[in-house]
Amino acid sequence: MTELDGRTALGLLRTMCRIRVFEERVGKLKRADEVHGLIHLSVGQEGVAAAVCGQLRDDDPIYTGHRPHGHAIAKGAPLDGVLAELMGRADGLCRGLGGSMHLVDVAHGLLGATGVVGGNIPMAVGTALSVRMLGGDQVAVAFFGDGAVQAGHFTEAINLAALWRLPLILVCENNGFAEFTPRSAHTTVEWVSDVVAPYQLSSRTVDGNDVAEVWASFGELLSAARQGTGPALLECLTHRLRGHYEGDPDRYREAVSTEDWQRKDPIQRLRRRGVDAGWFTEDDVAGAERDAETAVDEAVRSARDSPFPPATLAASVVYAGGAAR
Ligand SMILES: Cc1ncc(C[n+]2csc(CCOP(=O)(O)OP(=O)(O)O)c2C)c(N)n1
Ligand SMILES: [Mg+2]
Repeated sequence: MTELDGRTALGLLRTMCRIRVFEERVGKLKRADEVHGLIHLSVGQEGVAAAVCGQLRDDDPIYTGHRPHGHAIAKGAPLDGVLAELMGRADGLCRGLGGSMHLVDVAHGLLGATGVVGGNIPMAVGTALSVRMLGGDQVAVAFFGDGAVQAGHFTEAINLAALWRLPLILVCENNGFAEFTPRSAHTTVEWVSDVVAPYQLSSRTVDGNDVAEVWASFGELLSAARQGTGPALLECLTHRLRGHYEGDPDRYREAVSTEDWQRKDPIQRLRRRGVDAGWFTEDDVAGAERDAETAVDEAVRSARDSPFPPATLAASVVYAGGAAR
């Protein structure tokens, strides 16, 4: 078991606070029309991003989807570059041309986000295949939601990953909803780990809001995958504490009471556990929150100072094949 120690637990808490403060600020900036495009926040799901990315190296490639900010931040992408991208500024990770669902930061192994649900999984399979062909020991990770599992390309991808025993870990954030549809309305299979069972992947279903449990389970799957045992799936049961997208009236589910919110919130759970276990103090928690606010303030300042890219930049990165006659 890869158990948490105090230092690691505080590091995870700090990452989760950074993501939370960042996401809440993005919500405000979206309402103020400073952030553009459709925005899906990961508030409530921070434990998965922190525990998974916290164990990866910069050269371990990851792919994420339409709810990508937490994964990017946990993997080490600079806050100012992520925020500037969401604000369409020239200093964004993709020079302001991609926006929220197209974050890329190759230096930190973030090979891409995508708005195509599950479309990142075949790409992660291809990347894992390239690791194998080049003889490296990197492990590729794909983050996706429970809705992606019903897409045909999910099955095609895991079939090949299993057949070729590729160094790939599929991390499913099962929050029980695909857009506004509960899981029970789009499949008869309760657990994603059951979907992959016939392919003989190593798979686990864990409480995704218990960062210690995600840390331990992912750590075991990662060290096995690094040694060449083949692909694995980690299903993390979690809750998104905001609507599907910013602006979602959120009328399709029961309102979550404040008490439930507190009980399910992965940051508050780690906070209680860490203080009780003597891993850190309330002062450390306050410091983590303060540092996150300062870092996000700085990112907002820097993104606002960044210019919008010139319109001509868009034409310079569009590739067109064939000639019309
Ligand atoms: C291929 C494809 N089909 C449908 C959509 C529309 N869509 C956007 S998000 C979403 C739900 C995804 O649910 P899930 O994978 O569980 O992720 P979550 O939003 O819960 O994080 C859908 C169906 C899409 N973007 N791409
Ligand atoms: Mg979902």
